[in-house]
Amino acid sequence: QAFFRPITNAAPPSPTKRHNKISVIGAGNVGMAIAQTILTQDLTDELVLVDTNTDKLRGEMLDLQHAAAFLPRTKINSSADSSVTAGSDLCIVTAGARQIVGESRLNLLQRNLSLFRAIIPPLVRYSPDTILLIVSNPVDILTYVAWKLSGFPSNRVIGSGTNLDSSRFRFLIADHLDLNAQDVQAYIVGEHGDSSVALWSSISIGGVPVLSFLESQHIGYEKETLENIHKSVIDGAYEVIRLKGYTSWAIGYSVANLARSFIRDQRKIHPVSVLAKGFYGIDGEVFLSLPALVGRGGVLSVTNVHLNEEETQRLKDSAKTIHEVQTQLGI
Ligand code: 6V0
Repeated sequence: QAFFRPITNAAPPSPTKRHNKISVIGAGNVGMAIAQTILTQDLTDELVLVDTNTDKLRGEMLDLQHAAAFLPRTKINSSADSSVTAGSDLCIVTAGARQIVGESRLNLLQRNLSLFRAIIPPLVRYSPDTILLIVSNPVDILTYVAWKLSGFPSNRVIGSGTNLDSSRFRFLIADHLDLNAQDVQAYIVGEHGDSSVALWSSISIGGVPVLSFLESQHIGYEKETLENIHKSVIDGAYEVIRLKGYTSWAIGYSVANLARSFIRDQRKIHPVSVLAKGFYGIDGEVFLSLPALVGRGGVLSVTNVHLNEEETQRLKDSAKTIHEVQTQLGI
């Protein structure tokens, strides 16, 4: 006797129903924070985890599966073999080598390059139509590496870039004014991390552009105050790492938010790392964050945000530095 009795005249599921699949490569602190946020937000039908540390990987998978009674139904799978990712709509890469004490940034990058040589080609082979979302650091250079190794059009290779930096920025402004960070529009662009560029003229709250409002009302503000807020954005990451050893929750939410925009075709504007050649006088093949419209097809376009002379110059300087490092990598 079967447990279920079939109903009569049942039609098969609609062939047009889409089944979403997201793969997370690297089940470390960042990968798992992303995975759990994706699950709680019901963003996918199938979630796959890939890591070379097979015990940890299986432990993480089981731990998530055991939460099934409290979560929307999602099939969770894992393997050290990338064939498990076949047919993914989105592949999020968080795998990265850890910096060894005294190791140079370039050496770490060389090790991550070897890692990407092992990771990216199979992902592409198993999911030729996927979007690659790179999170591993240095994210802008590794997004370029992933683009080169994948042979994908650039709209389908994106770095999480300054999406997180911008969220920290919005939090600090919102916290200062005691309001909801979702009502604060503000962008940090350029290179993720130390040399990022804060777009002060982009800050608007409830439709009011903040700096022009202050100026029109003759309310004084110090450039130093603005610089201190930007400095807090940059120092924020270091402080979290000093205090808890790594960052995870904010990057988890920020990447899950991006995943929603791709998978659910939200056509939302996110500051993410895109091929910046041709924008703001950048002539090299480098990836830098610019406010981009993203949806099911990946990056759909880049907004024509106004940068003043100093901001443009800083963006160009970052592009030059990144380009030099890429030349040394020989890819
Ligand atoms: P972690 O906890 O060391 O996790 C890395 C994971 O990658 C480990 O579980 C490894 O076993 C795994 N791994 C190594 N090689 C492979 C491979 N070939 N295939 C699959 N998995 C592999 O590091 P954590 O999760 O803390 O950070 C991951 C990366 O994210 C680092 O490069 C960070 O610098 C970067 N971050 C990027 C941020 C951003 O805003 N872009 C923010 C935070 C961290």
